Amino acid sequence: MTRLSLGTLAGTRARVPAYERAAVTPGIVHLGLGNFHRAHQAVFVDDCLCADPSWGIRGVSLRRPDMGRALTPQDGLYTLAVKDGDGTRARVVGSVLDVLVAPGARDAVLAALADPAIRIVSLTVTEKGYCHDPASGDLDPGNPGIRSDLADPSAPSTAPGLLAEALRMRRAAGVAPFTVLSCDNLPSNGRTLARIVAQYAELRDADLARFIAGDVAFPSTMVDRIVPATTEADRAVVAALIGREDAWPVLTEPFSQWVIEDRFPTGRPDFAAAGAELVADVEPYERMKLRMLNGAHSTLAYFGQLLGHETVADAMGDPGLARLVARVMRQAAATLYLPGGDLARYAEALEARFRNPALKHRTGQIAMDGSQKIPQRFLDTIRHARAAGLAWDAPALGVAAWIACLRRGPVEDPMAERFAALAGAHPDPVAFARAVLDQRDVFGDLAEAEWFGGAVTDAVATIAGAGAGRVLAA
Ligand code: CS2
Repeated sequence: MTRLSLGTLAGTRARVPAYERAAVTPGIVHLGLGNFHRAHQAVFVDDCLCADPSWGIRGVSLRRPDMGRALTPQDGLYTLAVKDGDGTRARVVGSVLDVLVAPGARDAVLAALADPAIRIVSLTVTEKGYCHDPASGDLDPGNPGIRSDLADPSAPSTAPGLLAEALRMRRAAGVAPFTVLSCDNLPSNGRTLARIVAQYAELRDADLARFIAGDVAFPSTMVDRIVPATTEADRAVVAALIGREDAWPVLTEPFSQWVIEDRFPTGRPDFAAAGAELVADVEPYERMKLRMLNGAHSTLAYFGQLLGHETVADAMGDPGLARLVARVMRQAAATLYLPGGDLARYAEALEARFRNPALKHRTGQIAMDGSQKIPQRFLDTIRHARAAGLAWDAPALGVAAWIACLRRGPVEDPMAERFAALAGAHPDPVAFARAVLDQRDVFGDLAEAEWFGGAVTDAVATIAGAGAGRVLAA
C-alpha cells in the first residue's frame, strides 16, 4: 500500500489539511514528540495554521529515534483517528513539519531552539523528564542526566539542560527568549518548570538563572485527552480507513481540552479559535484534572493490574472498582474549588470516558512511573482532605494498590531499582509498605504521618493476604 506523504496526500480517504503545507514555517519547537502531543497540542496548532502559517512545529524526540524514522518519510504527516461507540473518523495532521532526534542531533536541536523564528517551546516529556524530586517539585541535582548536563552544559540531553542552554544562546545573540509551555501532568506545571530550569541554571551561572527567573514566561496549562499507545491493529485499521500506509497513526477519544494561562510575550497562535480556553489562572483546572481524572486513572491502573484487567474499560466493568473510582473522584472533588465548575458533572463525564469501549487504554501504560505520579494524583488530595476533616480513605487505597504492585514487581519506574531492593530486603508486606512510605522524595511530610501510614499498611496487608478484591468489597 502507498505510504502517506505530501506527494500521496491527494486521494487519501481522510480529512486533509486545508492550508498550503509548503507555506507553513516553524514557530514552535516541541520537546517530547509522542502520541499525546500528536493527538492534542499539534491538533490545536493544525487548526490555527489556515489563519497564520507561521506556527508550524519542529518535533524533538528526546530519547528514541523511532518517531523520526516513522514520520520523516511521511513529511511529518500522520493520521489522527478519533474513536467512539459510533466508529472512527480520520484526519491527516500537518502541523509537525519535521522530527529531530536529540541523541543523534543535539546541535541541530540547539540550533532549532535558538532560531529567532521559534517563539514557543512546548513540552510533553512526562513527569520524569523534569528531573525533579516528585515530593517537593525542586530540581534533583543528583539526577544522572542533570549531573552529566552540568559536567558539559553546552551538550545537554535533559529538558532543563536544553532549555537553559538554548535560552543562554538566545540571550548571547540578542534574541528574545521563547515562551516555555509545559504540557505535562504536573501541578502548576509552568511555575514548577520555571523553578526547575532556574535551579539548574543557578548551578552553572547565577546571572543566567536571574535572567530565566525574571525574563522568561512559563505559562501553566491543563491538558486533557486520553491517548493510548498505538498498536499493530490500529495501524491496520487506519490503513484500511484512509487507503495509505501510516507508520505511526494515533488513536484517541473525541474529548479534548486545553486550558492555557495567557502569558505569551512573544505571541502565540489563536488557540482560542481552535477551542482552547485561555484563562488568567490555570491552577484550579490542573488540580481538578490531576486529582479527579488522573487519580481515578491511577486507581484503575493499580487495581486493574492486581486484578488482571487489561484495559481501563475492562477495569470499569468491575463493579467494586468502579465504586472505588467514584469515591476517589468524590473525595478529590471535596478538596477542590473551581469557579463556576460543576465537579459532580465532571466526574460523571469522566466515568463515561473511562467506559469508552472503543479505546483500548491499557492499565499497564498508566501504571508506569508511579513514583512520579502518586504525589499529585493521591497525596495532595489526602493532605487537603485530612486538613479539612474530610474523608481520604479512597485515594489511600490507591496508594496501597501501587505499593502492592511494587511488591509484585517488576515495574517501569525511574525508582524501580530502589523499590526492587526494598522488596528484597523486606519480604513481609507490612515491612515493605513501611519502607516504601519512608521514601521522602515521594511522600514528603506524609512519610512521618502515622494516621496515613497505618491506613496504607493495613490495606497492603489485606491485599497481600486476601487479595485486592477483598479491599474493594469492604
Ligand atoms: C494517564 C494520562 O498515563 C497516564 O498516567 O493518566 O496520560 C491520561 O490519560 C491523560 O492525562 C488524560 O488527559
